[in-house]
Amino acid sequence: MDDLVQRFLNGERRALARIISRVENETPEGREYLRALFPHSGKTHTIGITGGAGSGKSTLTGALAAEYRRRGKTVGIAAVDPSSPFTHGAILGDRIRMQDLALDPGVFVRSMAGRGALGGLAPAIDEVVSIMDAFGFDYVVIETVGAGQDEVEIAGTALTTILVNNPGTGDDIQALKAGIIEIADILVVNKADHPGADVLVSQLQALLSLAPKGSRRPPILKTTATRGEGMDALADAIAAHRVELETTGQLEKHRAEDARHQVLSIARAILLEKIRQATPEHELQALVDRVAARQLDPHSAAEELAAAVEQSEPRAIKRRV
Ligand SMILES: Nc1nc2c(ncn2[C@@H]2O[C@H](COP(=O)(O)OP(=O)(O)O)[C@@H](O)[C@H]2O)c(=O)[nH]1
Ligand SMILES: [Mg+2]
Repeated sequence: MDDLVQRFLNGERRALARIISRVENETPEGREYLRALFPHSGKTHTIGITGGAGSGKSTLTGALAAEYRRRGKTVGIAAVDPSSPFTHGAILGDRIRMQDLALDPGVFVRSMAGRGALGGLAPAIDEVVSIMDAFGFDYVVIETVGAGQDEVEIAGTALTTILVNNPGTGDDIQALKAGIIEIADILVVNKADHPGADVLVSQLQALLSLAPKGSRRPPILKTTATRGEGMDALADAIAAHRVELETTGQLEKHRAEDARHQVLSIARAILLEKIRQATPEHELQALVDRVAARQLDPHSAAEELAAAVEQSEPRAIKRRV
């Protein structure tokens, strides 16, 4: 393990890839790496990119990464999207530029299916991001489909969250109603080469003007990710957002909230795992069946599960002695 950590700290990408795999698999060894590398994390600027499927999140992520490379910055990319065109470290799409990116040692891409042994999608992703952070990337971009609550939550834990919209889809206002807009620090109208981009910008502006006085109005930017257009302005807006976070004290608050979120979500996963261990599958099934048959209410069933953990704890300790 020490050797792998040393190679990681020396900047070896293969060591980074291996450690991420172990962390993703949620092995005890993976947790040891997290512990060892935690002191090296906390410097990166995390950027969440969320929006509907097909809105151009992956393309935008690649184009933004290319912009950062032009600025001499390094970028880690965590794509939490099973349909993501990031494959085997190669970003498909705008062929030439994207392939350059895949070969660039200043960019590291990790594609993850939305999974997690305990059904908790969030912890594994937070952890992968924290490993990328420890590796020393200037930016870590997290791409998630903005459909489910989990994805919104993941994107929301990033320092800067970007919501991608498209002209002429009609989905956008829907997404905004669903409360996703509340987590957006920057609104992007991507596919600005399509008709209706300016109309959508106006609609978004009108919507934002309804927000209570004094609340923050996220900037709205037009991009054509396939051509890399608008990336300079987007990178500037991200930098401006960071300055804003720093000067208003929001950065510290964000870090504190993120720490609380991480601790609680890991604690939740640990407790759930204990419950699963204390109750054999057939007993769990029997309990669930009684709830389905309305012989037992879900709350009482859950309390029975929790009580089984308390009963099994002393036994577990005895076994270890
Ligand atoms: N015309 C146009 N197409 C785009 C733009 N950005 C992405 N696309 C295309 O939209 C499709 C979906 O893009 P992708 O990045 O995979 O979307 P994701 O599902 O949100 O990650 C692909 O065919 C892209 O080439 C854009 O700015 N203009
Ligand atoms: Mg994608």
